[in-house]
Amino acid sequence: MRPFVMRPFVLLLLFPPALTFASEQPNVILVMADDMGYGQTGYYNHPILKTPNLDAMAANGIRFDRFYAGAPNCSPTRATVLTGRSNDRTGVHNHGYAINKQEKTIAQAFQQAGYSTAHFGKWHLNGLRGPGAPIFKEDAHHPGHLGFDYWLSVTNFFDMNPILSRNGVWEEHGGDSSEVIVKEALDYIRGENEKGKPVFIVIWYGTPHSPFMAYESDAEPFANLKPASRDHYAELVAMDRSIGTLRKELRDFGMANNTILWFNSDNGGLGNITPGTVGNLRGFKNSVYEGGLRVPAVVEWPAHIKPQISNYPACTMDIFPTLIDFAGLSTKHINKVTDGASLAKVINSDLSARPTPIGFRHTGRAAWIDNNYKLITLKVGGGEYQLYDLKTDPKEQTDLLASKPEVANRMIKSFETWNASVERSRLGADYSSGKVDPFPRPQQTDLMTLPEYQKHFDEWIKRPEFKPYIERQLKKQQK
Ligand SMILES: [Ca+2]
Repeated sequence: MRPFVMRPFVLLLLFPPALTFASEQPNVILVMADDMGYGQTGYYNHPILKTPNLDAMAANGIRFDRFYAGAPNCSPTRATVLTGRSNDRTGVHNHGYAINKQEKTIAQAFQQAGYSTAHFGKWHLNGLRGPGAPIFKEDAHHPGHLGFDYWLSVTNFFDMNPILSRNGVWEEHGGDSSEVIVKEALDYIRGENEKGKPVFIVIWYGTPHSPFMAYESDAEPFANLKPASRDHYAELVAMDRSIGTLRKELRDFGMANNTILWFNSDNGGLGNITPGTVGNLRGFKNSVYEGGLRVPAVVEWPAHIKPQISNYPACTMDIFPTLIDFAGLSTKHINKVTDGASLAKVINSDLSARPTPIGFRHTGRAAWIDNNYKLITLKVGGGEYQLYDLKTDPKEQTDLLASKPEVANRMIKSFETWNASVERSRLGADYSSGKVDPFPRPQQTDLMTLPEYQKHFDEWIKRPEFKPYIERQLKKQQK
């Protein structure tokens, strides 16, 4: 009798390798738009906006059609990206709140794994509100304190010809803000690549957030719109072009194949823009209805992700755990209590149901998404809920709370358990000291009230992005 010899492929079938993607450390680039709504892509057939570069990226990667920003506005979602946790756990309860430095961040995780890490663009996690201004080197919450080796960043939204802070040194740049930071990111990536270092890069655009300022040539296709809408759409044209530059140069560097390029927006679209921004969903930015939370998202990684469209419910809290799997990082680098789950098994498989719901809590309102069902409360703790079936009713028009009591009760119960856990985190239970370190100034401080920024008013009042804010501040001071 011939001895049975296992052939290598049989062995592989019996003992599939553990979920490892990375034989060679992949590069990671997270790219996030600011206020781009669910409907604002070419691939969702927006009536006037064309996004050929994002469309090409979507056609070459996994397009998530049910992807959620972790919160319906800026800073909170940024905190969910960095931590894999719902914003209320991290100290970032609203825009202009500072992240607790006791959080473990995704940038630190990559830093500790030997990556070069860098942040470009809007930061908005240092407790300041108001227009984006360059960040001070002395700011105890600048990106360098949260895991970034290198940064070229502003406090908040920024626009044409921005003043940016390069590791604390201020400099003025020329051109569209998206193109400026992508060019800078590419210079950094090229340099680190030449040193043989893998990179973890965060590019957070200031587009298409107000103020709306764009090249005339980009505004031409929208000439018959009102000025705000015209320039809002024109900004998106430049942002899309910058995505094209990024993808092309990664190919030119020979890096594209093993680079994970992850694009999404930070919250839903704006209500005062025509034609509409949210693809006919209910609500806009700041709402916990779909229009406030659901955003475009694409992940491209040619070496491991084949082109596909997914309806799996995913969110920004999933980014950190997913990248731990993709890059083979140690799980000791992520906070113990997290809200995200790895999407590694969703990629290249037909996994369609998410085992654990996605929770959102923001300024006293909440949403709880369990696959097709969505529970909403507009007052956490008030005991009043709404229930929608997103599959049959994506516009959230028919409240099923009374007609589906079993579903409602099950979801209310699991939401309340989650909410109690968020509340414990909020008070610091997840930190070794058991409490939250106090932030040195009031949260959401308007940077226009800070003497160190007021010193620049004489110069900055000439600049369109600061002018209205400075004038308002000066008026207040006269009173
Ligand atoms: Ca935003």
